Amino acid sequence: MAVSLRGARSAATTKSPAKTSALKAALRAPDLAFLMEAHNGLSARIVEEAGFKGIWASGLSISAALGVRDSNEASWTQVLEVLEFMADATTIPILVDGDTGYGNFNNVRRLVKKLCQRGIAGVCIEDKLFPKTNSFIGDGQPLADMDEFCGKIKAGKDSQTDPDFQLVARVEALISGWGLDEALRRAEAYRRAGADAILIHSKRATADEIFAFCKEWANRAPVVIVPTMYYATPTGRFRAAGISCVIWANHNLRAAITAMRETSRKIAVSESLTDTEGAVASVKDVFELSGNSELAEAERRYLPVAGADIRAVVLAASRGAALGELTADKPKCMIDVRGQPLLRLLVSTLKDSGVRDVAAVVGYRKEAVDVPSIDLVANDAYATTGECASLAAAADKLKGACLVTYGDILFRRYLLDRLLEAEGDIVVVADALWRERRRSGPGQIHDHIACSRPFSTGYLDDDTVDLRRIGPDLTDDDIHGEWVGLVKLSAAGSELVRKELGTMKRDGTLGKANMPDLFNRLVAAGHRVRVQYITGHWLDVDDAFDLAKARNFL
Ligand code: SPV
Ligand code: MG
Repeated sequence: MAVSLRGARSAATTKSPAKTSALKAALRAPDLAFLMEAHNGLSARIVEEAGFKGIWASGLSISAALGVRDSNEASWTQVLEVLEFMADATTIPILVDGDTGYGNFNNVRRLVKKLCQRGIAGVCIEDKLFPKTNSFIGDGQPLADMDEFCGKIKAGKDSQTDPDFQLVARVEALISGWGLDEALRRAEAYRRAGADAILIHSKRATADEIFAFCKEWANRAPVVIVPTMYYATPTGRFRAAGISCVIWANHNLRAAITAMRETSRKIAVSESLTDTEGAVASVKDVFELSGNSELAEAERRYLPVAGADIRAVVLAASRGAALGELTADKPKCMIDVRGQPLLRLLVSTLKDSGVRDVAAVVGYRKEAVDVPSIDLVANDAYATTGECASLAAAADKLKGACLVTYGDILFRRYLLDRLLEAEGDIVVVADALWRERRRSGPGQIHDHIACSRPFSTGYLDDDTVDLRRIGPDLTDDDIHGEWVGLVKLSAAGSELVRKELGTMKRDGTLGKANMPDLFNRLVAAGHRVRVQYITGHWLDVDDAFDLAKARNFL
């Protein structure tokens, strides 16, 4: 069954005991099992994707893919690194070609321990000498001393930290021309030493000597074969001979060599990609094989995006009459501040903090409001109504966590980031330096606030301050700060505000009410409105003087 690799990275966290027992079961099952060669994480994934139940981590292929010879030129730890990528990329067991065990019994002990740690299901070691030579090179390669090799098998089995880890002993007697009897003698010795299976290797073009071995061996332990040279033998004959496992030993590497050669040559000759594009895997395919969709999902789960789950409603319906001719044909929010409308600057600050869903309530000269990627909601009664009527026009945006901000303010982004982290259902931002800001003039209205305690640099982060009253009519003795025109509502806070706006509509106070009226009503009704003090780093634009300040602010 083909396995979808879309979520392979998470699936690949499958515990290695499941892999060792899967390999053990495959070797012992009456059915013929198949292991397909892979030489890195990508090819291992492709083997799993094709539906194979196990992987052969070929020494020849891993060496060749690293650009070295199959003569232990890659160190065993370099091979181990490749194996780790392969195991991480897949959920099926890997039987690794452990060559001669990279030394004596002691090296085998360490190898087996490390393979168990890295989630490799089994190792195959061969009875030749270190450094090994590939079985298909030359004739009469020297064999290891049989008893010494039995010691390696025992040492390996004694070192496995997973009880189902498989050790396959590879008999090279037929390869080296020692004949069937020697092959059987060695296989039996290795079985007695504790090998879980015997790999009987041959380099003949027919499988006759393999079948002769199987007949005499009579399945004393599972038999594994590598039919690279006797490839023409029908697989049914392997089944009939009672063989446990066939290893297709190097065909992904060889397929890759053919494909890469053809592609490189074609591109080199044509100096173009047009003939190649349709013949190679798409980039999208590469992303899928690498498990990118799982990463995207994990990013959504784990990456903090402050503000990603909060929206904003910007109140921007008023003209800003104190700005005179500047707002003759556009509302205050569209006034130019160094080449950009005020509202666009405000929206960029919101978006920079991750607040993507922004709606602006427009009214005066609404057709002149032109800011990309925001929703517009109209308060057509802007001339005769106040801020609460504008907010009520956007009532269906007041769902979940929500920021409400005046459309004529600018503030440093850190103030917003701090507000986004603040706790509380309704949190208003207030400037403790209200005295420095006080100025009279047309359009200058200061929403002063009285709080449960004054601003102090000595507060601990979690000390809370509550709003008592807000409005332009507080006496100096009562004032602790000035609301900047920015409030954060939790989902519950949005719900409260929506309900209060509904009540105001019913009792006839909605039309004329401004945001401070809303807050005072909420406080009077016993709801907590929290205050987050700041000290400057913001401004509002009511008249030409403010506009000059805004230009310097940028
Ligand atoms: C390998 O794949 O590296 C093997 C099998 O050991 S063979 O090349 O046939 O010896
Ligand atoms: Mg090998």
